[in-house]
Amino acid sequence: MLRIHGSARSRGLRTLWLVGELGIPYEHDDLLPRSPGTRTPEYLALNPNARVPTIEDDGFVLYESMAINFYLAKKYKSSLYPSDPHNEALAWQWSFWETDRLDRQQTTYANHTTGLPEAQRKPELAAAAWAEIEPAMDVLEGTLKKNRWLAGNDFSLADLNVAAAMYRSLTFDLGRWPAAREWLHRCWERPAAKRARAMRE
Ligand SMILES: N[C@@H](CCC(=O)N[C@@H](CS)C(=O)NCC(=O)O)C(=O)O
Repeated sequence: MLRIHGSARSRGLRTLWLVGELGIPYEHDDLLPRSPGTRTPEYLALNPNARVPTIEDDGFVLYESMAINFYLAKKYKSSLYPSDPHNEALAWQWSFWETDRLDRQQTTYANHTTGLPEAQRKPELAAAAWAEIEPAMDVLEGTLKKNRWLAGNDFSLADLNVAAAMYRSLTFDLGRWPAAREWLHRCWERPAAKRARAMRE
């Protein structure tokens, strides 16, 4: 049985969206980031980074949300896993790209504009994060102006991984990037996305 450690209020959201798409059974350990449960010897033996998500799949342990999603989509022969090598590579590209160019930047921006109590917000950190988000969004917009999806002709793991990771951006003003904004909302309209989101909000 697949066991997912990690709350929907974490990067575990990506994996919860994916397992909803796959329609597979799983147990959910609703572990919040930085909670005491992430510091136990048992959990640290699974993920010495003390972070979520982590999965256990019949004894196989894996952390890093993007890697988890590639593993599960491939293992369950999901149509979301691109069969064409070029589209497969594009799914890797976009997932690594998101991790590098947008992941932490969005969290920092969200925390320091709305997420943290006002006294703890640092406008300079929000501004620095936004300065990295802007060129990344230009890149995404450039692709999505030409292509409806990130890897091939249909919604795929590339779209899921990037859109799921862009959960925070749903509340940002993305007016300057209309194609990316429309794509993001289109991805989040999927029933499995809505179910994962409902676990969080
Ligand atoms: N690159 C990792 C990042 C995991 C990560 O940083 N998770 C956050 C929650 S979204 C966490 O557990 N943070 C705990 C901490 O910062 O101590 C992934 O995508 O799985």
